[in-house]
Amino acid sequence: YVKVTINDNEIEVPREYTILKASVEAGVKIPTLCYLDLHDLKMINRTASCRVCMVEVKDRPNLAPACSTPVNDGMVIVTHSNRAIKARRMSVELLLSNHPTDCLICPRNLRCELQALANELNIREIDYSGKMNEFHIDSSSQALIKNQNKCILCRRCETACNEIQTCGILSALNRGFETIVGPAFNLPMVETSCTYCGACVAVCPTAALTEAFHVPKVWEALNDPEKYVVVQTAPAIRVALGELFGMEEGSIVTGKMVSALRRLGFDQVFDTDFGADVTIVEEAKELLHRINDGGRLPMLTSCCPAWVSFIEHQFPDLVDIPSTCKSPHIILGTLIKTYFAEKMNIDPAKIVVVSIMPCIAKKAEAARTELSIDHHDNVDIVVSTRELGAMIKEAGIDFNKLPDEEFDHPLGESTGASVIFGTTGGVIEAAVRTLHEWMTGEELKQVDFQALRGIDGLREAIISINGKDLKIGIAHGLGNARQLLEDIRSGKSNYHAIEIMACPGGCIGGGGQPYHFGNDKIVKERQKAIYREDENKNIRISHRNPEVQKLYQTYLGEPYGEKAYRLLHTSFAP
Ligand code: HC1
Ligand code: SF4
Repeated sequence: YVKVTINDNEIEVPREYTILKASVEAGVKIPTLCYLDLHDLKMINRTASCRVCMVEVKDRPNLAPACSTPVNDGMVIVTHSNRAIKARRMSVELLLSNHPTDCLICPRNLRCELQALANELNIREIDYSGKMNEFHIDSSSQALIKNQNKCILCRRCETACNEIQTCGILSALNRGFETIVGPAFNLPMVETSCTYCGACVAVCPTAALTEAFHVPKVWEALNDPEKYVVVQTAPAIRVALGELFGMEEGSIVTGKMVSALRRLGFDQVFDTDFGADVTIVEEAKELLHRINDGGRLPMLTSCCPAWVSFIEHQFPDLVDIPSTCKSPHIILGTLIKTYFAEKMNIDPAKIVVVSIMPCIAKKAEAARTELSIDHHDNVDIVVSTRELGAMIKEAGIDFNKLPDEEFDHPLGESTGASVIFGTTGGVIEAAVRTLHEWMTGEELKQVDFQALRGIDGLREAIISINGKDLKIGIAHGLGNARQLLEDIRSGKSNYHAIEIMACPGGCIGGGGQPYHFGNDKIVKERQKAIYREDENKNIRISHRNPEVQKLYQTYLGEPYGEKAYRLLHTSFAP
């Protein structure tokens, strides 16, 4: 420990602290902008590029950036001297002088960190005028928009893309006033190996990186009398949507979400969780088949599209490892346009399927032509949790006062096993529950597999079933996935099954969720809510879902059989 004095207040702090961390303990708020502490990911963006956190340190002639200056014993710091305040304001004014002022129509209006900082510092005029940069807006991808005009060069996206996700897409290009952050040669995003994981979008403080905005397409479908519009919601939405309406983190809003969707005018409100239960039936059968018939092991879960894109781009020699199963929302889309359309006698060409996803990569996944069946896209439009929140507000729906309603049948029926898909470890736990019953032929009494739970980025567990030890690996965050894949490639790994999710925390931490990065508590509260929702379910094992059983008996035939394989599986291209 060392003693430091902050604004006349002497405190003791660990010697590895920075001035910024020490000031938090002293109850002093030093404004920041580029700084981002992703504690659980052991990742700090400390580029000190914005110069907003400048403070006075006694006996030093220059101001020091609090975020990157370590404390030392006897240090005397003044955080809000006239000189520090002036320097801070100057840094922000300089940023604003080269930043568009179209806040009223900006996607981050009222949720922009630069806007909030300008307000906090009481900036009312900008003394610098001169040339402003004008860049082309990159809307080349289905998933995200890159607007360099709004970039403040904080480099958070670069840190997220390179250090957390190890994708290496974004870096600083050019110099001085011409500096930008972008892919090599400033290629359009669609021409890069971007996985659309959305980690960069989640950490961007402004609207330099945002999701592609597809709300107008949904309104158009809803207002078209010729269209039959079906919506489905991912497991992770129900534990995060409430945050957009002022509810506590970890609030479960399944019933209100269904009510809101009905009021928005969707013809059917279905649950991606039904698709997840079907996924488990297929994936568990596939794993059994691979174990019993000497197939390729380990089998990797394949429901996360950013992760699938990562393996295709970065480990093309391993594309035979993921399960061939399509992801749950694509499976549900397929079933809506086949099974449900036939049952209801509706022309699938008239059906529009909208997926509400916590994820940006799902937008690009839905556009993959190899997933379509009989020339129909399975899912037509994907909107994020944030976009759904915007629609509910635009429609004037008082979300907090909505009654709880139930999903429509039959494709709204789901089990606890499918709910836990939303958190890291959940997909593999759901698969283990089903495998356990199939391998033992007995009812599973204890469905909670604590060994598979947690928040560490890389985990492993051995689950014994009927005398057979299944070795399971779990990774979330693509940097952690890379480690597992390198072990498989080098032959070091002897797992039977591996779950990988691209986003830290799994889908609950997705790039389309209410902004949460820099606050580890939010993801943990969402995770607890997911497990509570699982406990609240009467049926907690996927293959016991009665509507899933009916689907196989009346339509698909055998799990992993010919028809199921044709409709519900795919292949991955190197
Ligand atoms: Fe996910 Fe999935 S769990 S991928 O994280 O397998 O997005 O929530 O919908 O499809 O079910 C996301 C979440 C989601 C799929 C399922
Ligand atoms: Fe990198 Fe993911 Fe952003 Fe693509 S979406 S640039 S892979 S962080």
